[in-house]
Formats: sequence, structure tokens, C-alpha cells
Amino acid sequence: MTYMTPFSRMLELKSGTFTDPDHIQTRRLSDLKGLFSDPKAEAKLLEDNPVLYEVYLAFDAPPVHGHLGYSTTVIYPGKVGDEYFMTKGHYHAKGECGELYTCLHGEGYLLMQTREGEVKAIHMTPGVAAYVPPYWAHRTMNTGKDNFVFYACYPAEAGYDYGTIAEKGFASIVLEKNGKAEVVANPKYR
Ligand code: PAN
Ligand code: ZN
Repeated sequence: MTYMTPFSRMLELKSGTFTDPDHIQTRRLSDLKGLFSDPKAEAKLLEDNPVLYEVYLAFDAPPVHGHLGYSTTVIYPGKVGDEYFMTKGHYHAKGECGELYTCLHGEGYLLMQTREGEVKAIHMTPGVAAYVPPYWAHRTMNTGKDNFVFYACYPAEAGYDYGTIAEKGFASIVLEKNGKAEVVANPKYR
């Protein structure tokens, strides 16, 4: 038996950045084209094409049973029209894989849904440790004025199904209404 050597990474708890990640993924508005509910606001903001979020992947885990991936996501504050900056959102390609999300900084929502359209929203503030059960799609949005940062841990074999969300959308969206975040039904959900 050949053992892998244990290791650690350094996570700056406030900023949520790993100082020595294996990978950083940067997602701009153009990477989420068509996912926001207000096409005019999206087209206007695409002229600037801001960075919406970054994922610090601490470890490029081999995508096989037994290994764990871990990362932090930093979603910047902002909106497309009335809709808060958010992640693409995905089901796991291996739907039976769950995930842990722990908020480190800022505030936001973790939206989850099943393929049958059942929706659950969890308000994320520092210390909230949320469980994404198997088979639930998940998407996060920053509803605060500061960066929203969370730590995630997941089976490395989970993989990503982004296509279903790109095609059908999420059943709920989170909009700012009268200065407050509201989870509302998505009129474009198919
Ligand atoms: C997270 C997400 C991360 C970015 O690490 O991948 O927050 O969201 P999208 O992948 O939807 O763009 C996770 O859920 N991994 O499984
Ligand atoms: Zn996931």
C-alpha cells in the first residue's frame, strides 16, 4: 500500500482566501450569461463584465471515491438589476454526493432544490454550517454589503452538472426589495 502524505493549507479566516491554493477559479458575469432574471440589466453590466466570485480550491483532489475536495468561495457584493451576485449553481454529477457549507464572513443565502422543484433557502451568516444533502442542487448569493465567504467540503468524485440549471434555472431567485433580500419564485423557471 502506498500512502498519500498528509498536508495542510493556510486559510485566512476573514478574507476566506487560501494563501497557497492549488487553483483559483475566477467567474465573471460573462460566465453566467443568461442566468440572471433581468436581461437588460445583464446586457448593460456585461459592458464592464465584473468578477462576481472566486473559488479558492485548496487541493486538486483526484476525482475518485474516498478523496475530499475543499475550497472557499468569495462572492463579491453587487447586483444585476435587483438580483444579487450569485454562483452558477449545480447538481453534483454524482447526485448521491452531499456537501458541507460553512459561512466564514459576510452574509448571503444558500438556495437548494430538488429535480422535482422543492426549494429550501438557508440564510448564511458567520458560523452557520449548512448541510447540502445528496441530490439537491445548490447556489449561493451575496445579499450583504461586504464579501460573502464560505468554506465547502465535498466528495472529490461529486463532479458538476451545470447544464440542468443553465437550461431550467432555479425555482427561486433572491432579489432586493425595499432594501431587503427576498426569496421569490423565479418567473423564468421551467
Ligand atoms: C462549491 C461551488 C462554488 C462555486 O465549491 O463549486 O461555490 O459555485 P458553482 O460551482 O456553482 O459556480 C461546490 O458546491 N462544489 O461542489
Ligand atoms: Zn457542490
